[in-house]
Amino acid sequence: LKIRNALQSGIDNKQFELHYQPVFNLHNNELIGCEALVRWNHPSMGLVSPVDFISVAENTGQIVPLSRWILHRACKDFKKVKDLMASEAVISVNISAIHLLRTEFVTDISNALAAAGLEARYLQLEMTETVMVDHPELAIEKLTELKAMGVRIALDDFGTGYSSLSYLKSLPVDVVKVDRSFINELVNHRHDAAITEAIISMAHHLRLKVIAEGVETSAQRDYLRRCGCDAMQGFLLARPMSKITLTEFLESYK
Ligand code: G
Ligand code: G
Ligand code: MN
Ligand code: NA
Repeated sequence: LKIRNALQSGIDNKQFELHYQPVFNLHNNELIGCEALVRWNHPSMGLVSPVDFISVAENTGQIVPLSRWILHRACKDFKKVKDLMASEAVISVNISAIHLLRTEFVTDISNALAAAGLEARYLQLEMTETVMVDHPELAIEKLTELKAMGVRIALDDFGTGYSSLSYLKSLPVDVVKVDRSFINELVNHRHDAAITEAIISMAHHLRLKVIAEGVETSAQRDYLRRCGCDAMQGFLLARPMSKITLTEFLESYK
């Protein structure tokens, strides 16, 4: 109850901010987008990580207004920096299953795009496999509608859920993001390397792009390049950063 009230006052008093982590093309090093990651700047608790409040906000339903704010902010911020990135660059926003399954979800997306004056093709939505497993029909219906608008869909934390690889072919997705738990041990553990290579190969057969998450060493990056992985994000090249720092980063990156 305490955190619920705190969250409400956080939403009312604009205590949330977005940080952005750049995503790089592995073959030409171009910047092909960034992932928005929310932080809660609480007056007494300081910077609170989303792992400590997203699940609470999901349980109370507060994730819906929060997620609307995140979408608006992310689209507006991206509109200002997109010309500093590759022409195909996208802003990637994490979406909770609770919000996706709401009736208003697709309208919330078009409203955020319209308010920012951003074309749908610049927006990518990240969701985990869990929602596709728990509510496949409704999830597929919404994602198909979004794809028809031009929005791109990424499956986040890929490989950690209970979905089978073959069901990917029936999902309206464009991108899979290989979970960082596999990337972590890529160079030292043959099993993680085998899983990563299998995901890349299967995704490419289905004409999906693959982003590796949590790349921390150049050995991991070189390995992913050799496997034909398309893109990477991780502390090796850039951490999540404030909008101001991102602008500086983009200006000096080219
Ligand atoms: O960057 P990081 O430690 O902040 O993120 C931790 C977790 O919180 C990740 O699983 C990430 O997907 C999730 N997360 C970060 N930002 C958002 C957001 O804006 N919306 C949702 N639903 N989840 C987020
Ligand atoms: O679940 P999702 O993929 O949305 O989570 C993104 C999370 O991964 C964020 O918490 C972000 O800060 C974190 N992250 C991004 N790059 C790295 C990395 O190279 N190493 C580690 N340990 N975490 C990372
Ligand atoms: Mn993500
Ligand atoms: Na992930």
